[in-house]
Amino acid sequence: MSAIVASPEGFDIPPDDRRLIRWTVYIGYFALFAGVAHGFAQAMSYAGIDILRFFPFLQGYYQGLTAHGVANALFFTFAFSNGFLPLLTSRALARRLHSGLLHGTLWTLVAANILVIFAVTTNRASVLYTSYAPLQAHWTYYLGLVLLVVSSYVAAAHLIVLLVGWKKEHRGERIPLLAFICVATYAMWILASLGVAVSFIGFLLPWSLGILERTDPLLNRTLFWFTGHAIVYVWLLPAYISWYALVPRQVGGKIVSDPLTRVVFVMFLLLSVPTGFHHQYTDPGIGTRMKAFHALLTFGVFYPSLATAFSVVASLEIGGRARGGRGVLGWIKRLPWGDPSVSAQLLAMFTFVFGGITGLINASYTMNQVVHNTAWIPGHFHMTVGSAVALTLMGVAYWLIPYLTGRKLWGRRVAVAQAWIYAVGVLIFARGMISGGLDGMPRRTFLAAAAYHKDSWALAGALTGIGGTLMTLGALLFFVVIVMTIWTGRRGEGPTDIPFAEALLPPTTSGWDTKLDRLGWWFVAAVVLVAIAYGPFFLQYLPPHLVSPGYRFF
Ligand code: HAS
Ligand code: CU
Repeated sequence: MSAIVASPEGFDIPPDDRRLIRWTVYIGYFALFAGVAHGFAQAMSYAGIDILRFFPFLQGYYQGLTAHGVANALFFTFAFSNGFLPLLTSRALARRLHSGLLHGTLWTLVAANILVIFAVTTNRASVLYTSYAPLQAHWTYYLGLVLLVVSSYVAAAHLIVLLVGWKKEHRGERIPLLAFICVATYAMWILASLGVAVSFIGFLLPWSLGILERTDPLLNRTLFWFTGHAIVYVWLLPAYISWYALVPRQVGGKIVSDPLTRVVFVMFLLLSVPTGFHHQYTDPGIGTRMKAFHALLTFGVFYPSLATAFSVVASLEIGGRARGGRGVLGWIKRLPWGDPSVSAQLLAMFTFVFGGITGLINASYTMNQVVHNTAWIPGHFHMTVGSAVALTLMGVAYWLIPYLTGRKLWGRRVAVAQAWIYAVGVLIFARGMISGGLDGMPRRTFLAAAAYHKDSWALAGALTGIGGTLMTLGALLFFVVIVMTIWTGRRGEGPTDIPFAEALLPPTTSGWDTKLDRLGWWFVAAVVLVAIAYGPFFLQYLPPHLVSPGYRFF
């Protein structure tokens, strides 16, 4: 188990393990593919064009929107991370992966897919990815999502097994940074997932099976958002891991500061969960003070992303200057834009600046009244999960798939073009969405068939449609590159290692920053903070108000 697997020749993992990781991430990219097709239809609807009827098996708008959200936001992100993070941790700690755990992650993921695909394609679960009660889906949908979470727990257990094994042999040593940030990410997720675990296993699943006759919509919503804000960081942090630890190496730079990077991830562990009420500012039944407290903590969790913006840009600057860049901005031009893995991720970072700004506006309690439930919100989240994350994971694929298959990347130039097309597309799309949202254009509405319309939505809708078309084209080109790489890429010419960057300011062995490695303590501190932020609500609200039967409008 402890054999050193990283050597100057590269990082070699047994072919079976490689295959298991490959299929885990393939499922993720397949989900991306399935999801973007529906995304295209959604964008066209805003432009007033109905193409839904050309989709086989599709019986309605909400079925397509559910497929889009569930496939892209839930399956793509988790399948990717469940394969990627164990691989990175194994590399960082130079420890062999555990085949049993890789099998466990993959097969629970496969089972989750089968159940959810069945439920969604047969129109038994058109409840959208937020799964709000009293809309009721078929039990296979809830069970499938529970299995998706189980798959992520197996992956989390894998990280812990690797770390504990490493610690036994390296007493008193600092945890290598790359492993630390991977473990911190999934530690946060374990805490965050408690909300949906209770909601799905305790209420929605038994309710869909008829064991519980009625459920409590507000409690289920609250439990969903207990998990739901933190979940966006479970999507984001694998991208941050790449931006912090891998991209600097790809551009010839360095991580600016090892301790700062750890502080950022510890802050996400502490502050991701106790912010969920910022999705429920307009919900009745939750006290104003509780909402205001969550608003405050949301501004707290904004900080680690701000720190990331400065430190990731600084690490890029080191790379750009080392490559001969001069002047205030000259280094940007010298970054290796011809490397599709780099250009996709740089463009992903750029879109995230606007994702962050719109997020702050959402979080501002009173401003939220203007944008809540409007098209502004999908404008916001396509510049976060829809590009900062999705485009980064496409960029990562450009080295990861060659590494996992041993084949050379096919169509380097096509890959660079796809990143630009996607990024320009998402910016046009989001411009349409956010301006329409400010003008009251609703989200989650089939505008192409709506009986009401406002003339001033025309431009916003058209931009949304044009941007969405470019995004779809960019995504399709991504799949062409990946499929061609897998089928026709030159064998034996893939990268043989997973290179990660060194830190300009390294970790110390006796300074304050050694405390950051006490992930167990930080986890306990996070539990305490969550208890303070959610405790009063649950104390005042419980027991559950089981009042609502299930409704199916599909
Ligand atoms: Fe959000 C709603 C607040 C981040 C996803 N968000 C959503 C929904 C989704 C989502 C899916 O407070 C809709 C949920 C639903 O269906 O109802 N969000 C925030 C805040 C942040 C934030 C404060 N969101 C994200 C991320 C997501 C995501 C990340 C996915 C991955 N969001 C909200 C709120 C709502 C909400 C309310 C509810 C709205 C409502 O009314 O329903 C922050 O974490 C953002 C921090 C980000 C930054 C940006 C840092 C920039 C970096 C890039 C640096 C690179 C540079 C470029 C400068 C501070 C790190 C360099 C390039 C070169 C070329 C050199
Ligand atoms: Cu949120």
